[in-house]
Amino acid sequence: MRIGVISFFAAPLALLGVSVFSTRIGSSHPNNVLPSKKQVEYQRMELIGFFHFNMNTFTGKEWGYGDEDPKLFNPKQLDIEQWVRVAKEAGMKELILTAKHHDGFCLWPSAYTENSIKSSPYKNGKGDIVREFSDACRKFGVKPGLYLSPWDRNNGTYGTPAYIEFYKNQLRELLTHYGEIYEVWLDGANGGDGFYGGARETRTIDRRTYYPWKEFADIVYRLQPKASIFSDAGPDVRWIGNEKGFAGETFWSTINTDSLVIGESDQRYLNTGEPGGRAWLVGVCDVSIRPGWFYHENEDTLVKAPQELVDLYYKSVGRNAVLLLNIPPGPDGRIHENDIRSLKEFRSILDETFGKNLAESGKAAELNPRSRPPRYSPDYILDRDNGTYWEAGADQRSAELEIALNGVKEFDRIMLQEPVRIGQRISRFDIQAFRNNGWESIARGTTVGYKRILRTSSVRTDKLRILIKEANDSPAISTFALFKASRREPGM
Ligand code: FUL
Repeated sequence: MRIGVISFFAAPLALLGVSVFSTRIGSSHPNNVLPSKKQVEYQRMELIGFFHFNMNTFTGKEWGYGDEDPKLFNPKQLDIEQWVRVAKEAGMKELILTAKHHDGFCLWPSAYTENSIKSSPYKNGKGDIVREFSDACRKFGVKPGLYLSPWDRNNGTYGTPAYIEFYKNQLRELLTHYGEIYEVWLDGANGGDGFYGGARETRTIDRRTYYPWKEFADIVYRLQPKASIFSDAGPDVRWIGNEKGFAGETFWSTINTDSLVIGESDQRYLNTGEPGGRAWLVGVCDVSIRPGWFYHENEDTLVKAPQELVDLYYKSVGRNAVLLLNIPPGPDGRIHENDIRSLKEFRSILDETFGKNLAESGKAAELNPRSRPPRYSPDYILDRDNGTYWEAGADQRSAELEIALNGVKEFDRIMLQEPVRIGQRISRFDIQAFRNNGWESIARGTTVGYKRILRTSSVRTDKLRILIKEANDSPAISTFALFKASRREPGM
């Protein structure tokens, strides 16, 4: 469940009073908002992992009240390298650990509270799970990220300015002592009832003013320049508006952040963004492999099937977003075998489906380039290099490409990519195949972005057309690829 966090990184141009919900689909005005290099790299990871592991793992709760006895925290066979190995084998490039969840218990020996691992029996109070985690990530070449809940139901100062200082100090601890950290995950749930140092009361905060988000971001960027910040409003990566793991079929990385007041904001808007948005925020689809975010034994049989995970992959990565999949380790400190089995099969299905690009070694040509010759050759869309791309003439807002495959091919997955470093431009397209002596539409879509994957029924042809019907600047494509899905995939 998520409650609000207000927009804290309103893009400067939004201040000019541009209506948040004014859409410009089909507009011929270029949107010059571009991603940073960090955002492009983030998006390229495609699949990242979440480990919800903390006090709740031992109490069976999803949200601890904040009065839990630190002595309850005692993983007996903690094996973080197992977590990282399993995640890496599934293809995850970055992993995020819940260093502190809403109950306030800290997985590192914070100097600012007793509600931490130092008051637990784990390694006789000498343990540090943030250290073990960041070391294991480095050992396996995966990027570590940390979740530090802005809400703390344990801390007596929550709701006052003193808590803000406390939170900043905790951020500094986490971002100073554990080497390079690549993401700070700012959860939107904040304010409500809790223990609060024994007060046991409800503390509501003004979501528009209580947290100085910009100051938190300054701390993050100063101490960890490579880190991306996740929140409902970025400033690097954004919540997708649901916890089910899917982006909108139309998904713009561009969005206006001045309207984002989570809990009060439009989750559908987060789920789609808009073409005229003044900020670029990579979409992140967070979802758990189990019904809960934390491990519960009675959910061992409810682990998502590999086919469900594959479906989520198409609805996140295949819709221009990143998939953030949570795998919660159990109280013994290990990932359960059911989760491992499902992840392995998920990976193996994706590898089989996307192992062979059937469009490779074809030839591409632009039909009737209208203004002047295309700036980059259409053949670049078929090479293996995602850095090269075709771009239509400067004043074109539509274009048609024809692809001659290297012989007749049978496929049912179509992948398109835009070179997003020059912006997200395409807003409507149609893919046609030459069959039975004529051109037939086989797939249609709106946005493309970093990656768009379309599932179709099986098609046999040796010729295709990509009709880009609308774009907000001259259309460009870096990759066009065709695949035949593994038989183990779910139906469409
Ligand atoms: C939510 C939290 O309240 C859940 O407990 C979980 O951490 C999820 C990822 O974010 O807002």
